[in-house]
Amino acid sequence: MMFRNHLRRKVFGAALVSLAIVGSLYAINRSLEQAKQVSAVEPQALCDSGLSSTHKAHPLNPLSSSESDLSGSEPPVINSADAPGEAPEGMVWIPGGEFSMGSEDPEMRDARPFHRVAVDGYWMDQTEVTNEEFARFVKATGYVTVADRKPDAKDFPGAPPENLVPGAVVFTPPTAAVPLNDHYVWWRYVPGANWLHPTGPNSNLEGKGKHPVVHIAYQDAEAYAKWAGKRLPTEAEFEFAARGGLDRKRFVWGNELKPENKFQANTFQGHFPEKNTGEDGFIGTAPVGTFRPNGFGLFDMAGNVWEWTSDWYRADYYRTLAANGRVAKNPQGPTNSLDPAEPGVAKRVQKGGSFLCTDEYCSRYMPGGRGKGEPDTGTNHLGFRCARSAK
Ligand SMILES: [Ca+2]
Repeated sequence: MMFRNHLRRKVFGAALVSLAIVGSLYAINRSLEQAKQVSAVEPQALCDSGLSSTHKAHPLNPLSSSESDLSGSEPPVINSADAPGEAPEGMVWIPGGEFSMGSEDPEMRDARPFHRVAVDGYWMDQTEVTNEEFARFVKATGYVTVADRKPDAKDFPGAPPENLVPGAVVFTPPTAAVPLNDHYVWWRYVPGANWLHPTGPNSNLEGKGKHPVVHIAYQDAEAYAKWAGKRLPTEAEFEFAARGGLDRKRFVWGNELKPENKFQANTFQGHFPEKNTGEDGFIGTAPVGTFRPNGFGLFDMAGNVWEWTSDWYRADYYRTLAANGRVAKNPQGPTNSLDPAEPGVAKRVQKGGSFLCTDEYCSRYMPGGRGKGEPDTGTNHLGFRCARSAK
């Protein structure tokens, strides 16, 4: 694959310098104070990890022209047909229907506008895939994840051999407040980091059996899904499921950040990136199912870890669908990927945000939010869950 190992090539072959470090960096957001610091920057930069200048300058940038918001105005239609049989273990029947997908948030221009999408019913994992579940897969198949594999020298021309060691990208917060224009201050390539050792060789999964598995590359997620007789959800399936039958609400649980003064998801409180107060109870991942389920009975559809979907990422995809003026039926994503911030690097869509999304100042853990990442790159805030088609 042409773009394979783009990120890792940069990581191994040079100093730790790549704006491509992970699409899931879109999870990284800003506190209010930080928002003030960058108030001169256009709004979406708050969620764009400092990539907005490239983004804006690129001639293929579909977002640089003026846009009208073709908001869907109809409430969602939730199909009433019963589930086609008994639920597979750990899965919930999502009845399908028609809904307004996307966002009107000015900070998430790739998620605009709202457009009507219909999905057929499907099964969805009630939770993110856990370490225990992934361990069963590895035990049964002997599967070796991308992060466990020794990088092949031919994929990383010019890299010193001593750099070609298995490992993964880990959130490593600085000890003091830092400018937010350089991700390498808080993302590090850590030799020996992988799903069994989430923050490096000295870490392990003790007590974390029910936590979501992390450091999962797209092909790792696909391999698991195939073994389990499942598949990854499309972006539309993920968002339909995440909204839980609600109509264009801000969060997967409604419009209020903390109803009854209770946290509804595992996100980041404090001052990003150096001070995570863990006010919601968790500095890193939380056991799946800790927070209340959404309207379809699904857990962690916002926060905890980002999740892979099967769609390729294009910043203009929603606009293309909206311009068709028809309901998009079971959209499978565009046929190729284009991220104007990094043209030439193919990415898949990630959804749901993570424990590194700040409460209020980024929208990307909200149901319309979109993340993106290179298929070969996992991090310690990226996992997945599976779907299964109705027979
Ligand atoms: Ca948290």
